[in-house]
Amino acid sequence: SRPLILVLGDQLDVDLASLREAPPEAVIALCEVAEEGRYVPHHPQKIALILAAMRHFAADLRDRGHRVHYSALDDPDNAQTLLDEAERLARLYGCDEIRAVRPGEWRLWQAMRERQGNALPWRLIEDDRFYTTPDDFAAWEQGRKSPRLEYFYREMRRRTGLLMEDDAPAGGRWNYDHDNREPLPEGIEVPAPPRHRRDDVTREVMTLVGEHFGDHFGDLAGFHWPVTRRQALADLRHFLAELLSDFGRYQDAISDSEPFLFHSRLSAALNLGLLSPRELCEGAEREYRQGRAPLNAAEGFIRQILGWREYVRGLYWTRMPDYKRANALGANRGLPACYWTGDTELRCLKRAIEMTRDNAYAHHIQRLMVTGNVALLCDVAPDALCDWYLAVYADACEWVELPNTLGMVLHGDGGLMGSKPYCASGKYIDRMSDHCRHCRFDPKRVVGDNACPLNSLYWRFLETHREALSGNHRMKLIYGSLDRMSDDKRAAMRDQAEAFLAGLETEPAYGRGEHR
Ligand code: FAD
Ligand code: DLZ
Repeated sequence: SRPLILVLGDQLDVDLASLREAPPEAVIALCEVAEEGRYVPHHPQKIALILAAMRHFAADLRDRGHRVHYSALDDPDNAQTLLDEAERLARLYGCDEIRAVRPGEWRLWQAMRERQGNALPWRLIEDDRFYTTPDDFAAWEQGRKSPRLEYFYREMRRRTGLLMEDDAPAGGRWNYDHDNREPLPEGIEVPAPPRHRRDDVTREVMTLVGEHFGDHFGDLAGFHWPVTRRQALADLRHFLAELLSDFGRYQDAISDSEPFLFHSRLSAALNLGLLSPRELCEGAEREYRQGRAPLNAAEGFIRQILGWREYVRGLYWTRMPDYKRANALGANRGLPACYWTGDTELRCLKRAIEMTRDNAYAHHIQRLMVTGNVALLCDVAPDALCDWYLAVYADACEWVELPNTLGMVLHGDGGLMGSKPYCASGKYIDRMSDHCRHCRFDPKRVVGDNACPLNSLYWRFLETHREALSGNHRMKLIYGSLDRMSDDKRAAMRDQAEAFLAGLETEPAYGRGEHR
């Protein structure tokens, strides 16, 4: 038998399960297709990253002696969808089955499963590039009332032995989050990210992407993502040597001028398969053990990967497709138009959108507490916001984007992912960033012309969702404050917020499935 092995753009690992088991006669296919570039309007840097990484990876596989078919976007007979192109190639090469590792999106997984019994059958293989499989997650969840990250993470620490001293966590605590909330000190120097050489392959892809997808939101000019394993390893070394030791304490900080701070920028390389989660976690542990990084930094970093990354993937695969339709707070506003233009007077939002446009990147706190928080406070519908996040970040894959957006940001899953919404007022932004200094609004004022809109929106959000949220014991204190305000004050805040929302230009909210 001769299989066709389809390797997707986010499966670029020579140790991929389907490649490990490949018989010598197998044909390995990598397919650039228009549909994957357009089902949401991906940032041109994201498309260029994936296509350039795919082309380099195909060359690497050929060097290793594999028989590789590479379908380029402009090939005249390209079927332009992943499944149709794979089937076309299987017939072309006389293959009797198509093998694929579990893709990163339920839509493709489902489409492949539907073709399993066809005359040309699809065989699906589990993705073992993670610490856990969806089945492992389901088994961990069994019998638990609420599958909280913290317990999952502890279990993962025990299972892997990462940062463990016998049966106890290193340093005696599982979590050093409370050491990780410092704003940036004035004048701090942030090391610049590595710049990678753009070879002919990368330059050619950038031209192609400019031609085909130049109308999408996002600038291509600032592209400096790693497109090979070698470049990704250079980024990892840079992170471990230059950034990790400050990663923890400035993890929650936001800067008006510095887009990356002490974050690793490794998510895209990790999600594409150029790096493995094990090498990141083990690298961070080594820095701690050898005294080059403090425990709060190494633990904070490892928790993001061993904890959050595995946890959101488990939630995604055990709950799709229903998860995507959840909307616990009934949010129904369209996406504010400024998410595509950056045209807003809210300085924090403007800078997060501009940095996203320039870099196809914003760090976690910008995603959660700026673009996420504004959308939460403005009742933006989950599908509108999810499509934006899926489009604009170089690291965006639905298995990780959806739980973060729908669950963590919008509380759309009713509190499965986060026990309370991450809603915040202007005061939070002022404490954690220097944006407010450059903003026309005053974070200390709630009503009036120069009051920060986030303040009145925050209280309106709490009032609007009182029924869903006030019973939550973690929200008791804040509802106590709201209740102690005079009726007049509450009415003035409400009017202020409603006036802001009435003036907010939004896209029409669309129903799920309309354009997918
Ligand atoms: P660092 O701050 O250096 O963190 C290290 C690594 O931990 C990251 O590379 C990432 O692999 C992992 N990580 C950190 N936080 C999370 C998290 N909450 N969930 C899963 N993994 C995490 N991450 C994606 O990889 N793809 C997405 O599409 C994505 N969408 C997001 C959408 C929203 C609304 C939010 C709030 C978060 C999203 N995240 C997503 C998680 C996180 O923001 C990014 O992983 C991170 O900003 C990537 O930058 P970094 O590599 O510098 O991360
Ligand atoms: C995001 C993306 C893009 C833009 N283009 C391609 C492509 O041409 N070929 C491909 O195999 N993968 C691409 N991808 C990544 C896929 O969308 C991704 O593999 C699925 O969404 C599953 O995560």
